[in-house]
Amino acid sequence: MTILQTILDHKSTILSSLLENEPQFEVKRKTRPSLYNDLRKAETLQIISEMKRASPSKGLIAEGANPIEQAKTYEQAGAACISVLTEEKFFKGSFQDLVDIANHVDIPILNKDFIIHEVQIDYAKAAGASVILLIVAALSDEKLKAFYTYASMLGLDVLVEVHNEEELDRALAIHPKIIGVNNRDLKTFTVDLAQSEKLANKLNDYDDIVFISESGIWNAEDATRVAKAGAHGVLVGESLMRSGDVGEALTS
Ligand code: IGP
Repeated sequence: MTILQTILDHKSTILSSLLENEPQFEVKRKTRPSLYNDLRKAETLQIISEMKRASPSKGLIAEGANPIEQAKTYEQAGAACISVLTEEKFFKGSFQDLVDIANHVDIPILNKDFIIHEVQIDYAKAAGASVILLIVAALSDEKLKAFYTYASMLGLDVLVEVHNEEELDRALAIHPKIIGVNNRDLKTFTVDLAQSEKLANKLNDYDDIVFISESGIWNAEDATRVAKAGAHGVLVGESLMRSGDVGEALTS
């Protein structure tokens, strides 16, 4: 079984607890700028910086990181958006991280999780996210479309994540505003920036779609490489979590 399938199976076991309870989070209501509009307006490569304590491929990355400090540092360093992992078992994230961050930063916030049911979109919104992630590899065409429509109706932006051309075609069928190419294959953990370059040709045909290159960005050279391929933004986790100087890492 692939790791993606293992994570999805685990998710389905915890859905009932979300369905039985109402989301009750203390979030100061804030309207956030639209990630889509910000990225479309920007003339330079934008950075979505991720709060990531651990991952199934790397194990512990920064277990003791303080989410509020991490997010504030990202915001001050000029990040376009903060990505917050809320998956608990494999990534050691939580909705509490999302709530804490939402209460301390003003830029768009992406809830990074494995969405397989609408209730998770309700929780993401209630916990303060302004953007959600939909992973094409985890969803049928029908669910992808239904969840995209539901999230848009709630006023959320949606990052639709693909890894290969077949998934990209499935994504393009719903014409999403933001598409992320994950350079990491969630089934094998192989990371290759060439994946962004391969899919760029097709993506660059759509000037209203914002293109994010996700995972495996370690330095300015990597960022420049995917920017040259046409990416409007990069999604960066591990290298920023490990960096002693996020400001320096984000600006160099
Ligand atoms: C960040 P990295 O290699 O910079 O730590 O990757 C981000 O792209 C990655 O965490 C990610 C992810 C996901 C995590 C991309 N898509 C889906 C969980 C689920």
